[in-house]
Amino acid sequence: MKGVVVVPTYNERENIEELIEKTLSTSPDIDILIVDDNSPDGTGEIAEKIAKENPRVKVLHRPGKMGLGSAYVEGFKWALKENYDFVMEMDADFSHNPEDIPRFIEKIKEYDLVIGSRYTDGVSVVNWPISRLLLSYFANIYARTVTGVPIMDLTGGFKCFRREVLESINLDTIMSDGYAFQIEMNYRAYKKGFKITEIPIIFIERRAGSSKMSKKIVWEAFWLVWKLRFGRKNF
Ligand SMILES: Nc1nc2c(ncn2[C@@H]2O[C@H](COP(=O)(O)OP(=O)(O)O)[C@@H](O)[C@H]2O)c(=O)[nH]1
Ligand SMILES: [Mg+2]
Repeated sequence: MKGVVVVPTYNERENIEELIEKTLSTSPDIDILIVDDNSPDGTGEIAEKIAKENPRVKVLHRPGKMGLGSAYVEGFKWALKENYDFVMEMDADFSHNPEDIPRFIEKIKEYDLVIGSRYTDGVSVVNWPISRLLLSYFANIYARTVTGVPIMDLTGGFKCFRREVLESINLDTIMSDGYAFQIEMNYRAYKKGFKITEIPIIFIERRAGSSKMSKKIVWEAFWLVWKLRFGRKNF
């Protein structure tokens, strides 16, 4: 099985080079796709330079900051076209440890969607202010209650899809962008009856660069769960 790790980037110049190197060294069975939104700090150019020297590195350049969800959707479509068997999501800021990748690859042989979970063994988040941790923790309880999807970490962004899951979801009708995007993908995969599992991960707050989280992203997720529950089921 051959896979690709899709990494959306916006201003990640301190992280990108080491991230690509560490990621590729974890398994010979994966490539990496950077989806850069014309980062003002030059992340896209750095990635492009590395890609020229290494055929396992691909880059999609978008004209401007258009959000995490749409970056993933473009990456997923590209990965399907290139015939990868599985597709991973991972952040560029080392909050997700590339060394966990082999555990995902092992599980994806048995499951359709493998989710890296911060909330299966209690709470495994390092260096978040308590306010952010509480927000995330209660947002997950809220999202789980409203949607009825029995996943402990619905908003996490370290995960692995079999290509069949992405093929079966109508990616053009995805409504959301931030944390809501993660909830929406999980919801759709669950409703289609795919086999889902969670594996414990330790999430470490970024050491370099800055977060793009915003109030808007939180509110989007707040409302999305009701749309999923009561909205038209055109997925
Ligand atoms: N391409 C793209 N990447 C983004 C965008 N917003 C965030 N990212 C990337 O998505 C990942 C997670 O974002 P981050 O700011 O760390 O969010 P946080 O971990 O929730 O604080 C990082 O790799 C960011 O560079 C965007 O609008 N476009
Ligand atoms: Mg982050």
